Amino acid sequence: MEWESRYSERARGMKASEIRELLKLTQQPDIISFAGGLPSPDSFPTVDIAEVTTHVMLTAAEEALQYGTTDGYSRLREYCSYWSKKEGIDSSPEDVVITSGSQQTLDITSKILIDKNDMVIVEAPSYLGGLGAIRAYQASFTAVKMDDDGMMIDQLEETIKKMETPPKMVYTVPTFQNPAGVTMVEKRRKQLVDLAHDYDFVIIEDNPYGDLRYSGTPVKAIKAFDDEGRVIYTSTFSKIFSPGMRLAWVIGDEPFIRKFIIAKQSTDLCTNSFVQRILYEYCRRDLIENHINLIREMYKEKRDIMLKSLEEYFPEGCSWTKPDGGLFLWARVPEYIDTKNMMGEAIKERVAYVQGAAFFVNGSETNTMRLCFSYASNEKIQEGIKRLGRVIEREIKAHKA
Ligand code: PMP
Ligand code: G9A
Repeated sequence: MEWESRYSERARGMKASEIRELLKLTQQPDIISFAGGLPSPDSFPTVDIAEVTTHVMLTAAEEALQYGTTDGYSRLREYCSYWSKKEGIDSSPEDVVITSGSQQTLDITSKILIDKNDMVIVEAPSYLGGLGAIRAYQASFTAVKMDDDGMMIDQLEETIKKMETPPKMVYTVPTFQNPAGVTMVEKRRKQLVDLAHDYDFVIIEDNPYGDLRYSGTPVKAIKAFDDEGRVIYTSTFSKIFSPGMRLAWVIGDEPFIRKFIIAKQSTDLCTNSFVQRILYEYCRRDLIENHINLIREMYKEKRDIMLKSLEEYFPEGCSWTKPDGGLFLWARVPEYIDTKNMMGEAIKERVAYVQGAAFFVNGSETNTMRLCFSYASNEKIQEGIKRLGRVIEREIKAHKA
């Protein structure tokens, strides 16, 4: 069969995700992977999950094994509305839909908001999976730079002023950003909401990492400053509990949520009823809070080990961000090194990262890389950074020779 000519125009524009491709490679046991943003395998509360699952089977098997409503298990919606209050978000359970991962939130949101060539502004760099979801609906992208305080809102305004029509939406990961690890300061969050009002665009706030703070002062969600309903907020249980369970939630304005549910009906009918009940029971027993405290400690230690190892093993001419939370930091090597080309050498040393250019809509900044510190064991973090340091040193020497 010849398939290429049969694909829709939309499908022809789709690109494979570097993270997904790397996942196949980094699942090889002898590779130390700083590539995928995976929780530590040691973090999963397996005994508690087994117990809660048995409880669900013994008490609510008929509902758990049945189709559920498209908006999600009502008690879990209530819980997510309550959970989001600590981010400063005032919502009711009716404003919440449980999704099969925030990746699904991004896909369905793009499906219902984006027409071909609509302008979407993203961060430079930005979450690869977010770009993929939005690109699938044939949006055009413009990227705005970030500094240590998150997206540069003055540059965003300059960019918008130069546009013929304002953007349809701005997509941001404002807290412990994937991939850069930086957090947008409160002042900029307010400015972004004001700008959205002035230029009448929608903001997608993607917040998987807000609960994973290890240092610094908490900052409220962008949605907390939104009194018009123009911020669509999504968060997930993937990083604070289990990505395999595929459970997340979206909070939005009432008409948006109504449309979202209709679009979700034709996507998957409903999110997995069984795991929604397991998760709810886990949360009802207050186990989730203890679990998050535990992984915060675990990841803080891993972050610190990675930072210390970078100091020790990365050669001069390299720099990196020092995130207060999340799973990633962003490293720069000398400009003449292309981290995409260097990956082959790294793999020979049995260590992996994601090349930074993958996170840019225009593929720039070829001397950057994303390093995830949550997945590898403490010993392997140190060893992996040592190996990577060696690879970079060899590149520098080869350049100077
Ligand atoms: N958004 C961001 C910023 C992410 O880093 C990820 C992956 N961790 C997702 C969305 C997708 O997460 P989920 O597992 O909930 O689909
Ligand atoms: O690595 C990330 O950014 C999160 C995970 C994404 C994936 O597994 O595709």
